[in-house]
Amino acid sequence: MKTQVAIVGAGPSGLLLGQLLSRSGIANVIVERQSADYVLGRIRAGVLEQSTVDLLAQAGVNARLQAEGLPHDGVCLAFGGQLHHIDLFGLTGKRVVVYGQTELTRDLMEARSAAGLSTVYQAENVSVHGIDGRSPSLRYRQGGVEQVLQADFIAGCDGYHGVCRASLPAGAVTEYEKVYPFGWLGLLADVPPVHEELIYIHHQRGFALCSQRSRTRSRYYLQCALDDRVERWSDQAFFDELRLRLPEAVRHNLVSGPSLEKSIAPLRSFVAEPLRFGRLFLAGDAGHIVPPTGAKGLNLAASDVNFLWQGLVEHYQGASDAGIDHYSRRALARIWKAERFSWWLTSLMHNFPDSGSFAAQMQAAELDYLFSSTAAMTAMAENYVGLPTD
Ligand code: RFL
Ligand code: PHB
Repeated sequence: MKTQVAIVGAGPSGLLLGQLLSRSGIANVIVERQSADYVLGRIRAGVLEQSTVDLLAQAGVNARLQAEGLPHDGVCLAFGGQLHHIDLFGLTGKRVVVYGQTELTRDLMEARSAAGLSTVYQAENVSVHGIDGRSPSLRYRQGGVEQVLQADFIAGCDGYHGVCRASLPAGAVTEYEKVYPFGWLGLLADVPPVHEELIYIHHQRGFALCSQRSRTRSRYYLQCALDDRVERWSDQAFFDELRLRLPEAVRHNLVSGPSLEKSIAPLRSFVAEPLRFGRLFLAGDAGHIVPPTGAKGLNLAASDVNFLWQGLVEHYQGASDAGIDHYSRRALARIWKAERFSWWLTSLMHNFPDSGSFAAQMQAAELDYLFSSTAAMTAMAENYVGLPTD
């Protein structure tokens, strides 16, 4: 089999890249390790920047997002039991849209199958070959049969644990990493959200986040220990703990209900540099991870894909190779700023078990400053809604 761009991974990065390339007349095949249902079962992001929404419109997959996405003009932070509103739209002229990654992935999958484009699900033992030459290829097993897919380029959209970054020769990339000493326990339930805006809560018992998927579906998170296990948390115990961390102004609004999903995610900051080796490009979580506090992971995946798509279009139109040559540098300039913001908000809002009373006072002073300074709130708001894509 032969194609122009072989894409590894059918998460949001791979599906969006495939959709944009196809609409530009560039042939591509996506090879995914899991089944489509498995990919759709992963509950992850919920907040989209305007630039992500715009890119989805360019990709022609925004109909349901426009109808069902919830625009948010502000976001709340809670500290010392008080709720503080950050007026995102008033401070930046931009808003964010709440729309679940699951729904976005479903829209992209449906667009791909409606266009009759090729996605290989449940591909086993995917391996990457010849990326330092002119004709790279993927090998994999499907239904017990060995397959070879030749391509001009390979896009590694296969997430943090994928095969593409792991296949690079030793020393080809420098990796920067920070692992945080806690995780997030997430719960999804069909109960109305506790508040109209998202609330990021600093609390002595640990951070909590009140998010949502719709007016009838809530997504909540609790900071938990790294060695905690989902089985230790009944739904009742989760809601009891969340109630303790909520600011009083909204506590009475909390409605509990049976969970649709519960999972624990570790928190990590990670960047691989550069994002290109020969004819292989890394995009999305394959190249970088942010802790979810800043809601940036999916949005960064979208901006990587935008840069890569533009570069590949320029290449195939014979205009120039500048776009693919500069892909890594352009993408990383945006990635590092989102890494900084995600690290900052994570450091500000969580309880760090071993960092002592001085660090706790610094957090308190910084939060106090944030809520009293328009300049500080504007800096927070312009990062939250998303920095420019160029
Ligand atoms: P994904 O989604 O991990 O998809 C990678 C795909 O590659 C497949 N794969 C392979 N396929 C073939 N061969 C192999 N060897 C393979 N190895 C892996 C996998 O099966 C998978 O289908 O990466 P992608 O596409 O780059 O997308 C990234 C996003 O998923 C991620 O950044 C976000 O979910 C992060 N994130 C958030 N981002 C936001 O922008 N806003 C948010 O509000 C937000 N909230 C979150 C989040 C992530 C979270 N978790 C669980 C880490 C909240 C949480 C709790
Ligand atoms: C979510 O809704 O899952 C979500 C929202 C905001 C974040 C992280 C996760 O910062």
